[in-house]
Amino acid sequence: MEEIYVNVEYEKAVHSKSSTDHTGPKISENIFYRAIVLCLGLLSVFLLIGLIILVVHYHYSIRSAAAELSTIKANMTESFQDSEKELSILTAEKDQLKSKLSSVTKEKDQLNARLSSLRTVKEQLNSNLSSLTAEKDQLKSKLSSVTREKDQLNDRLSSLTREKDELNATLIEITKERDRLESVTRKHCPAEWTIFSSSCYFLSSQSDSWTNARRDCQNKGADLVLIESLKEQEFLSGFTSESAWIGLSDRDEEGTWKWIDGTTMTFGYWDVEEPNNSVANSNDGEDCAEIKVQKGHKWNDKPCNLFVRWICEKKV
Ligand code: MAN
Ligand code: CA
Repeated sequence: MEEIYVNVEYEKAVHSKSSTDHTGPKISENIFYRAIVLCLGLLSVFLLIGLIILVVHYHYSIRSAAAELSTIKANMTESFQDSEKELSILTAEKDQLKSKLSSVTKEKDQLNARLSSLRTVKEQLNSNLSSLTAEKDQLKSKLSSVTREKDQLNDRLSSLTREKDELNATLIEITKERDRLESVTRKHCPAEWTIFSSSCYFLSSQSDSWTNARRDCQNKGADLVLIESLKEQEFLSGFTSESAWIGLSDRDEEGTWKWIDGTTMTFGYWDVEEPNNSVANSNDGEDCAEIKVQKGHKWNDKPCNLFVRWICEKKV
């Protein structure tokens, strides 16, 4: 404070000295200072106005920025809410997908297990198939060899059949020749007797009862004929053109037909519905057999006392 007073005193001294010394420059100095002060005052005013304008401008920009910020905030809040909603939807979707994924995984595991069991089955089937194929091939080759064998056997059979037929034909020829030679050389039948095979046959010229007929044959060293084969029957069919007694009867037991040598009848040549033991001509029925020419030389049973021709037979 003391210092300030000192300066003021100094200033007074200076001023008072200069004003007493130079009056003209003093005035112009004064104007100059005033101009400077004026300029400084104007500058200050301009600065103040500029400052005010800046403040106002700043105030308005702050407000618009605040408004913009609140709009942005509202938008962001909205978009945040949307995002939240979306997030919850996505979370739900994610959960569904998770559960789906786990069920699909389970399914996949099951399918994998099924696939591996199917693979095992396929392998078994493949091995079965290959063994069956091998078996089939073996059977095929066996079949073809058996077929070859069969063909060979068939060939052999047909050649043997041919041989047999040839041998049969030869046998027939030889038999015929033998029969012819036998009849010519060794075997002879008495006059009025006919030879067939190894027997001589005689057809009576008269008719009589079966018993008398048999007696006549026995008197000739023979007996009533015994027919033992179709060959013999066929010979007799050609031999007689008259019905004639043969050595067959069921006199011992009705229905049991026996030849006169006591043997049971095996070869038969009965007419249809014969023997019928008819009582049309005799109350005793029919116990003796005849060759009946009217019936194609088939046999018929007849009452033994009726009169018919007869055929005797004796061995050569
Ligand atoms: C008919 C048939 C024969 C029977 C004779 C008797 O021809 O009934 O069965 O033997 O008569 O004469
Ligand atoms: Ca009869």
